[in-house]
Amino acid sequence: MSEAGSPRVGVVMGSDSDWPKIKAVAAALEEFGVSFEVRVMSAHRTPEIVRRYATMAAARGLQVIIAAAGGAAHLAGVIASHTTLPVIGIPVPTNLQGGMDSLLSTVQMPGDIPVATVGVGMGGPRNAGLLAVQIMALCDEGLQKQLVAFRQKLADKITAKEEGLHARIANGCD
Ligand code: RP5
Repeated sequence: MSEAGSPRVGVVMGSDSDWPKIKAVAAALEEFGVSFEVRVMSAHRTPEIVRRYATMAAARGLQVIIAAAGGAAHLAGVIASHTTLPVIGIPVPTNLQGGMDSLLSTVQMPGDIPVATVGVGMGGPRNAGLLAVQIMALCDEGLQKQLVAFRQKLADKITAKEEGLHARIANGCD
């Protein structure tokens, strides 16, 4: 169990240059009032820090780790190898076909050590935050209720969009 106020989610990235591309993860966690910490560490530049962080994560009360990296993106996989906590990988967009290198090196984990990988770019970072919330909601009724309300709001928005489109078509505006 996390102590009140201590982080429940670790958001880790290989470089500070990743942050602008992934910060939607923080917004998603904040939306649900989930406490998190943000750390920069690299599987190849600071391997010992990564090992210590992942090894201690569960004992520190973290429940999910979200790891973002670009290029030969092994950060999520290395973290997953040192902990049994669920690890969500965010492949960071790069100049190589929009981040195909990051995507494949994060998602293509060989069997036995899973990394739940979200999409590269687009909604990927936001989905990483939401997936972390969904995992924690398994044992947190408050989060579960928030998720149900969140999904209802999404559905209401789409219904409103449909009604708006029908009205525009009927008025000959579209
Ligand atoms: C990866 O190398 C990082 O995750 C980042 O996406 C990429 C480039 O890092 P910098 O050269 O900007 O520090 O390890």
